[in-house]
Amino acid sequence: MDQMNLPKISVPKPSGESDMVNDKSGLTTAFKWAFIGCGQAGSRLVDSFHQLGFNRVCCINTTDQDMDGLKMPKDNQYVMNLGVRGAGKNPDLGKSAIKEHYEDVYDLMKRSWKSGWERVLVCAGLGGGTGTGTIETVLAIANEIAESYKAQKHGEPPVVGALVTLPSDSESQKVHANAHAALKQLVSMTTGGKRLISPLIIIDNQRMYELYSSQASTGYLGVTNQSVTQLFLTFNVLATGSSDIWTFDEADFKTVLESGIVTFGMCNIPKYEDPTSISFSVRDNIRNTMLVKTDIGNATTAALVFIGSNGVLSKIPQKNFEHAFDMIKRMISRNNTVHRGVYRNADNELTCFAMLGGLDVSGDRLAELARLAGTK
Ligand SMILES: Nc1nc2c(ncn2[C@@H]2O[C@H](COP(=O)(O)OP(=O)(O)OP(=O)(O)O)[C@@H](O)[C@H]2O)c(=O)[nH]1
Ligand SMILES: [Mg+2]
Repeated sequence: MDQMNLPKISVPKPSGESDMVNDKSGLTTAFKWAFIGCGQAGSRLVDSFHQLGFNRVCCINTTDQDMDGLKMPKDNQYVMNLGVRGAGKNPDLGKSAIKEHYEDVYDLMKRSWKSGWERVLVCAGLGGGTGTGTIETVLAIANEIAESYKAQKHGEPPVVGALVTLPSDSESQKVHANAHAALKQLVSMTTGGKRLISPLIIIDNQRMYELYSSQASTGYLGVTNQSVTQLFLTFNVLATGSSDIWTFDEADFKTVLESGIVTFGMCNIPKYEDPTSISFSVRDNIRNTMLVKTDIGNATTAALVFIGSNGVLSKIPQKNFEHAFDMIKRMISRNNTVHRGVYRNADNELTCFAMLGGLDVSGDRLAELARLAGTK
């Protein structure tokens, strides 16, 4: 048979689109996370996660103005057009936007995350219009998608959590009123028979202002976003490592993540050679470096992880660490667990990472928000 002379056709290449999004290679975390940011603060927080190597990320807003400067792919950013630019601190506008764009946001999340993730974090700044007005519906969508991907199994603790900010004291009464109402609603979603969210991580911008405003030349909020997301990543990484002393493992981390309201912080421990110096330093610092002011006595679970070089660790008798673990155990509510970890790294100093879970913010911080909102 004669050979046929077909024209040279450029064959379309397979799209190469896989059904998975992978985090940056080299990023090994205890859980595979997917993130969505709502409003400006939420989008910036998720962008910080993205810059650390997390790739299952997306964000929504009511104006493209707020998206300037984000590094995540444009395809992962969605503007819910309201006909006006932004929700102007009115959560009702955020609510209408998500109602109208429900399917688009659903598609955005599925498209940006694809499959293979295990837990979700929905990020928003409480107090504005977009983040505050959309977060509840976005959490519900995340939950629905998690169920459809079998990441959320029936009767199991929630895999969808929220990371939210509270306003600094100098913000307006309206912003405080919005944040107060939204926080109350989110707190109620962490408890009860059908708990919908965990963890609920609260960043108090007032506290962050006190911690970072003097050292941040570019504004304390940027530094806050970086340090919170780095700390979150650090806990994820610590929970994948093993230690010849004490290991903080994935199951320990999971227990804290499933405990409801969660906060975390870190501090350096300058003195560690006396039997009580570590516990003293931890006790002194822990209250001041947590993301939100909270009563440790209410925590139902805690993780305390120390890390330092071989040289540093060789100077510390094990009982000095035990003192610190026992102290935290006495400080949190009765009969509860303190997950322990001691790891080696190259740093010639001792650092402590602490995560508290099962907290109750209904006292101090909610009352303070209500006062600033003028409702009390
Ligand atoms: N930690 C942190 N908080 C922020 C940041 N930007 C804003 N906030 C806080 O988040 C709250 C809500 O602000 P935005 O996120 O700008 O509001 P929005 O959700 O975009 O809502 P509208 O602008 O009203 O449509 C503010 O009151 C601040 O307290 C940020 O980058 N980091
Ligand atoms: Mg905005």
